[in-house]
Formats: sequence, C-alpha cells, structure tokens
Amino acid sequence: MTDIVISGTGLYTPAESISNEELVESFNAYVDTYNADNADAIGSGEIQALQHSSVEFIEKASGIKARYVMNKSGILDPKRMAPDLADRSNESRSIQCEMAVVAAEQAMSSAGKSAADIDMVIVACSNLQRAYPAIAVEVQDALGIIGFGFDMNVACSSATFGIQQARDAIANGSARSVLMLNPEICSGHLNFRDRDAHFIFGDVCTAVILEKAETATSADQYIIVDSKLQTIYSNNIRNNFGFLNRGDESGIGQPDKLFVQEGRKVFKEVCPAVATQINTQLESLGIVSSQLKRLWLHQANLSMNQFIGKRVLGRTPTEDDAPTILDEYANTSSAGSVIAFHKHRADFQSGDLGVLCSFGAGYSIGSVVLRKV
Ligand code: CO8
Repeated sequence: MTDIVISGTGLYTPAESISNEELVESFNAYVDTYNADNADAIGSGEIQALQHSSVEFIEKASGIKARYVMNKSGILDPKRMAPDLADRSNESRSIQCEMAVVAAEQAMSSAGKSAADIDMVIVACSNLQRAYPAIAVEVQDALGIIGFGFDMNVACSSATFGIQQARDAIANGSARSVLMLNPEICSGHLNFRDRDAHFIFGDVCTAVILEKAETATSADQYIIVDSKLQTIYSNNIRNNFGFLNRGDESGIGQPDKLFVQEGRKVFKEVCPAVATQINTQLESLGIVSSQLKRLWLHQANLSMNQFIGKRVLGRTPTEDDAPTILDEYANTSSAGSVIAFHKHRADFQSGDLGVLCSFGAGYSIGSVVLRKV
C-alpha cells in the first residue's frame, strides 16, 4: 500500500475555562436551592435530597482540574446550567463550522497545504449541531475546498475512525488529501445537574491533514503504519436525544436525552479491551512495546490511561510515555487523543513510533500506529 501520512494538525481552544472550584460552587448552589424548594417532600421521604459535589472527588476520580467551554456564564448560572449559545441565522457560520475553520487553517498551515490541495473534508465528532446540511460541507465552503465532505459520529472514537476513513479514501484513489475535523461541543450535551457526570466534559476542536507521502512537504510527517477499529454494543454510555423525541412528548427534556453513563462499568469493560486491541495490533506488526516512544491516549480519565499504559508498556506510564491533557481540557470526546498528539510530539525523531488511541461510547475503540518520517 502507498504510504499515507499525517502531515499537519491544528487545535482550536475556546477562550473561556471553568475550574473545578467554579463548577462545584454552581452545582452546590443548585443543590441547596433544590433541597430548600423541596424541603417538605424530602422531609416526608417522598423524594431524596440531592448531595453536594466536591472538588476533591472530581480530581481524585478523574484527574480533571478544568475544562474549556464555548460559554461559561450559562453553565455556571445555577438557574440555567447549560451553555448560552444563541441561534444564528442560516446566513451566518454555525458554531461548529467556526471552530473547525480555526483548527483547519492551523493544520493546513502546518502541513503546507492550501484549499486547492484538499479534496475531502470529514467532520467526525460526538454531537452534531444539526441534521443537515452536513457541517463538513459548510466547512468545505468556508475554506474554498473543491470536492466533497460528510459528517460522521462514532462518539469518542470519531477521530480515529475518521483517520481510517481518510486513509482508505486516499489509498483507493477517491481523495488526494483529506481534512479531518473534530469540533466537540460536549457542554451542549452534558447534564450539569448530574452529580456523577457534571465535571467530565469540555469543548474544543482538533484538525488533521492526511495525504500520500509522495505529496507531503511538511517537515513533521507521520506514516500510518496501521489502523484498527473495533465496536462492541453497550448501553453503558448513552444519549437518547434524537429526531424521534417529538414522537413522545413525555420524554422531551428528560435526563436520558443528555449524556448518561455507568462510569464504573465503562471503566471495567473498556480498559482491558483497549489494552488487548493495542497489544494484538502491535504483535501483528512485529512491534514490541519497548519500541514505542509514546501513547497518545483518549483523555477521559487519568486512571484509565494508567491502566491501559501499564498493560501495554508493562509499567506505570510516565507523562513522557502517555501525556495527560485532561487535567486542563477534561474529556473532549474524540478530540482528546488528537490534542495529546498535537501538543506532545515535538521531540519525535525519524523512525520513532507511537500509538494514537481513542475509546468510548458504542463501545468503540480505534488505534493508529504512527512512525515519524
Ligand atoms: N462529588 C462527590 N462525590 C461524588 C460525585 C461528585 N461529583 N459523584 C459521585 N460521587 C460519589 C458517589 O455517590 C459514590 O459514593 P458511594 O461510594 O458512597 O456510593 C462515590 O463518589 C464513587 O462514585 P463512582 O463509583 O461513580 O466513582 P468512580 O470512581 O467510578 O469515578 C468516573 C467516576 C470518573 C465517571 C469514572 O467511573 C470514569 O471515569 N469512568 C470512565 C468513564 C468514561 O471514560 N466514559 C467515557 C464516556 S465519553 C464517550 O464515550 C463519549 C460520549 C459522547 C460525549 C458526549 C458529550 C456530553
């Protein structure tokens, strides 16, 4: 197969960030108001009092210290607890398009590509802000790219699945060069009133340029040695929001129309499956883990990454082995492993190997073995 390379990446980081302290203060204010408003029903045992959240729990259970968001004031308002993002006219750029264009321009510049060099745009993310037209087609138009684009959603694994789609398209000749984007506005689908999950997600957008090695001119290229995808059906991470919701008005606004998960089960079931996938993949390629310089892992939970790193490398991974960005960004769904790759590869020398890996709802797992050119 012709070598396909990642020749550039880009990152859009929202201007506003929320610390754990700020998030917990707002959540606890909501809890106090709820408990006061329902004091009689709580007193009679009809309903249960809500419990406070805590900064210590969040940091210990997840490693998350802060998250970037597209709108801070709406999320922190205890009466609202959702981002305040006004509808825009059809003539204005959508929010996801706007984020994607910033990340795309960075990636194109780092790859030394202009719009004329690209002919396929993939927007791959967990939550798309509308049904159609595809955000990818809007981005294509905004950047002046001639060709085609489409949206795809494989939750947290959208980026690695997108990379494989791009690689296949280039290999079979249906595209020359692909722009793959992950505009994640996780705050739009996070239930900030859910104590178990209110701290988990953040917003961001990443971009990746893929092309044939023979057309790449960037000084920083990574050959896709192999990519492997796996899906295993599970209800442990679920969101029932969808176009059929209006078919049953009783469900509209219910918590299951936002992100819901059984975090413990996800942890127990997904981590071993991810480690097995990477180990099997490396074995099939004749690569031993000591040859790996880095794991750019999905950024959901620090302990998950330590578990997976240990099973792959045979030791607790250092920050150099498996860098952490979730402390600053939280879980940004599909973008997390790409942020890690974007920020932590400057020390790579020609021939160095790394694995970019994502995992999440579906369940879905994607692992991409990369070698610096
Ligand atoms: N503050 C204080 N205490 C708390 C809080 C809180 N906020 N929340 C829970 N507790 C308490 C619980 O009540 C419980 O108390 P007790 O022991 O008395 O019953 C105790 O803390 C322990 O609770 P948990 O068992 O829930 O805590 P864990 O140690 O399991 O940690 C985590 C919870 C952090 C959620 C952890 O389980 C985890 O990270 N699991 C993996 C999750 C994961 O990776 N999910 C991937 C989802 S992302 C994805 O696929 C993409 C979806 C699409 C994105 C959508 C965007 C919105």
